[in-house]
Amino acid sequence: MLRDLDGQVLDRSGAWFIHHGRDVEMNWHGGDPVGRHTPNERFYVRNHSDPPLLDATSWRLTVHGEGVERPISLALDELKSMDQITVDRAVECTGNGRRLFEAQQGVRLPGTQWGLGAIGLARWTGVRLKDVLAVAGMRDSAVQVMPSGLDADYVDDGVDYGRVRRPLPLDKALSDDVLIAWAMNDQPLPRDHGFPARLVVPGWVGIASIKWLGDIEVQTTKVDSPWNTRWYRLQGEGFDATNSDLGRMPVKSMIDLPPDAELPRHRTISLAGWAWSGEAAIARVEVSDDDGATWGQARLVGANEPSCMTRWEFDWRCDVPGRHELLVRATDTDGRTQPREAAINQDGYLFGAVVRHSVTVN
Ligand SMILES: Nc1nc2c(c(=O)[nH]1)N[C@H]1C(S)=C(S)[C@@H](COP(=O)(O)O)O[C@H]1N2
Ligand SMILES: [Mo]
Repeated sequence: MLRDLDGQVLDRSGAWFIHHGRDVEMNWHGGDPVGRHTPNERFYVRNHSDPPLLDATSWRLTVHGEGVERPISLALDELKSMDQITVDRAVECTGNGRRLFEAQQGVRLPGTQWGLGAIGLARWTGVRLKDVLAVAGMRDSAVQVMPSGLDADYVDDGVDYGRVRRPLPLDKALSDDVLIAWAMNDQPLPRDHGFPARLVVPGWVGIASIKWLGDIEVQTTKVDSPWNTRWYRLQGEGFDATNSDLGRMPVKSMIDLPPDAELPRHRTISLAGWAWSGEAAIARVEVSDDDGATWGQARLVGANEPSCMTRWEFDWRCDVPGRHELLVRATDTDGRTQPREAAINQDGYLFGAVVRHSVTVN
């Protein structure tokens, strides 16, 4: 039976999700339009194993390792008594858009065939990771932190890879942006999203945002985990030790139209969608209906913050009936622009290319 101190279990049936085995993708067009905040009931879920049922009263977070002066163990109440912050930030799976490698570039890559719905933006409440690390006292010799989850050891093909964990370099770990969150859109974290507390590492690959956080080891040497070596690394032709590490997410965009939408001719249509970028805001969004020969400038509307989604709008009129392809291209405030093609890598990470959207004009 579910008690108040357990994470809420949300219903994942219905048209709000596209199901991929144990993972669920937000269906952008499965119901009411999604606003800037993704409701918890619609937020994508990516779990390596069954979500654990943790009890908030006995839960503790330990911070330990050679890189700290004193190991600490904090209860949820103790964490909540520290300086709280509430921020809007997106979390996005590294493989978001993987399906598009096949749809647009003809190469099917293994893994969950996500469309573009493995992203969500929530209002997270928690404490800064750096404030928690400061309580333990960081030594000068610290080089990285290794947060791990309290979910079961991840077993794949008979091999036990241990707890889900991934090294986080010190400069990111100590940035103002990284938090240990216990609330998502003003609700306690649902069970699927890491109850009672998770890391939120904005702008970075989703795997960095360790859920059901239980333990943070502060390390004085670079230690790897399978989640930055075997997976969540760019591998294959063209990648070597110098360019295969994954951290920051690229700039991306989507158009808010159902697949194969039908649109009227001889009428101005207000197209809209979202653009987002890891650790940057959006500088501009452009739309093309001639395969990228010419681009029209979209308007950016409302909030535009780094590692968040920004709304864009574009008036489009078409007088030629038949099938058309709309291309949307975003550029972030660091000057990164979506390329025509994404770099093929063996696990299909970081699909950041311009997305082609077919519409029929009647
Ligand atoms: N402990 C733990 N943390 C985890 C995972 C997991 O399986 N176990 N999945 C990661 C991955 S791959 C992603 S994309 C995000 C998904 O977060 P969400 O399910 O809240 O959307 O959590 C990350 N943190
Ligand atoms: Mo992910």
